[in-house]
Amino acid sequence: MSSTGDSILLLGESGVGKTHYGAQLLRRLMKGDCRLRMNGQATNLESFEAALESLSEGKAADHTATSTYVDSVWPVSHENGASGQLIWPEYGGEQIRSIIDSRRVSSAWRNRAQQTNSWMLMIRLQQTQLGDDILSRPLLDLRKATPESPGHQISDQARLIELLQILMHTRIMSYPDHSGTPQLVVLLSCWDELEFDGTPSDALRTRLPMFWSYLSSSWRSPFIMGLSALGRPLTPHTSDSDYSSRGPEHFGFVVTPDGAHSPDLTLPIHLLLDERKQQGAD
Ligand SMILES: Nc1nc2c(ncn2[C@@H]2O[C@H](COP(=O)(O)OP(=O)(O)OP(=O)(O)O)[C@@H](O)[C@H]2O)c(=O)[nH]1
Ligand SMILES: [Mg+2]
Repeated sequence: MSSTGDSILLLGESGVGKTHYGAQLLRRLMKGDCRLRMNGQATNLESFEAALESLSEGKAADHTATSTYVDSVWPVSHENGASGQLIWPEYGGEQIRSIIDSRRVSSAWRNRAQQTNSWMLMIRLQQTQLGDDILSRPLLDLRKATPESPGHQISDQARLIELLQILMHTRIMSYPDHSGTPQLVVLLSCWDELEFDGTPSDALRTRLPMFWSYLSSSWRSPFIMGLSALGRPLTPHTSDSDYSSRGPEHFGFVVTPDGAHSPDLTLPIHLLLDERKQQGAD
């Protein structure tokens, strides 16, 4: 862990669960029974206050305003005694959609992609759709296509590949020798709604096979993990009384690459930062 600050480039479109993960992570860090724990005064927590409050009441939090981008600085220590700062962002996921749709990267996002060596991509599989192919839409159906048919749209898998390729391209501009490939964790969020028994990698390969192939061929050793930050669905207006009486810190889990469940929500960050250290990066 670096004493100057370990930034995580958290990538996720709207609705994947960034805010709920941030709030649950913060609570776990404060509770102090995970691999990483809070070790001092965290700053810039305002963006998570509303989410923390909603979760305490057993309710889901609101969508984050599109233009928001706030970095919270969390002083954390590792169970082995190392300490440092974790810089965790909170932003509206439309910013990611805009990068993919416009294929333009603002200077702020360019700097983040170039300077952050630990990337975490959140994907909510239930929110993704497989595009039609020859099996799901036989050629015969094409004849029936009317001129009013909606225009061609790239599939969710292609969008995710585009996103990583666009950000990697901006990064290569500052590391022309390709030496700066960031460490990547893919977090399959809202795992509780998937009802899938296999490993996260199996889930990704089954649901998004083209994206899975891209990942396996283009990234040296991506970690693929599952995440259920909440542990169960919550709604914004009706309180889950069991949730609020037991406390949100007792809910949520991650699924490790080998398929084991752990309540330690700091595990993906621990893996990400540890792997970079072992590579001797930074
Ligand atoms: N079932 C289930 N639902 C979740 C979980 N985490 C988040 N959600 C739901 O997913 C929805 C989106 O979560 P957010 O954290 O607001 O997503 P976001 O990525 O911050 O979205 P933007 O703020 O729009 O960028 C909310 O309705 C949450 O209730 C989870 O672990 N399980
Ligand atoms: Mg949000």
